[in-house]
Amino acid sequence: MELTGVLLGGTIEQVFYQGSLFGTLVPEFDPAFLELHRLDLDDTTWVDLAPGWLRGADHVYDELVANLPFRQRTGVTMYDRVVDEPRLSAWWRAEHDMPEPMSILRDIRVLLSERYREPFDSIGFNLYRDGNDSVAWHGDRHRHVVTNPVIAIVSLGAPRPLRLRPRGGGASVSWQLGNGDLFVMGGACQHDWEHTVPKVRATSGPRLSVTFRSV
Ligand SMILES: O=C(O)CCC(=O)C(=O)O
Repeated sequence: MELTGVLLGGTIEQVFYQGSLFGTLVPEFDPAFLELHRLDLDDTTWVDLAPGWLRGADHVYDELVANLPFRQRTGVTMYDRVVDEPRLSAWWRAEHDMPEPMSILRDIRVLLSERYREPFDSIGFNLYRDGNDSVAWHGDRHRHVVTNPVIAIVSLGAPRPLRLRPRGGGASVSWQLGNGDLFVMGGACQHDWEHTVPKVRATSGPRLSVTFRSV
């Protein structure tokens, strides 16, 4: 891993990891998580947010959207109806012995695995083409096989709200996830809370979420 420092006023203010690309849109992320803040939602559930954690996110978005084999999942239950999922998805699994679609995703996966002590071995890519695409309230299903799974999301493209509410209802908490933001759900979040990316009325450009899980 190559570390680059930005020297401001004689001190290194931020240290960013720099990927292997050249030019103005070099993707780089902050391995020190300097801007990360944790919010405890209750005694056992937390979320981490690091705004703008991945710089050059446009480049990562463009490359992934151009090259991943996205498909639409069919026969998904949403709001008690069986529908075609209103978003496109693609997956990468460590078990398939293929490299990650971009080398910076391997570096991010390794770093997040170390930080959260989770062997993230799966990356899910969700493409919300516009404000009509969404995912309904849910907790990740692998909570049934893993206790307190951690899910890390890097948001790329247009800003979209992500909401959390206590399972079974209650006041929701909302974040507007922007280009390059890192959002991590942990503790009992998948057991005791549900999350959604709702449809938005205002014109929204496409958004890609890159989700790291250990399955
Ligand atoms: O797109 C997101 O940020 C959330 C994705 C999600 O909740 C899921 O795929 O289960």
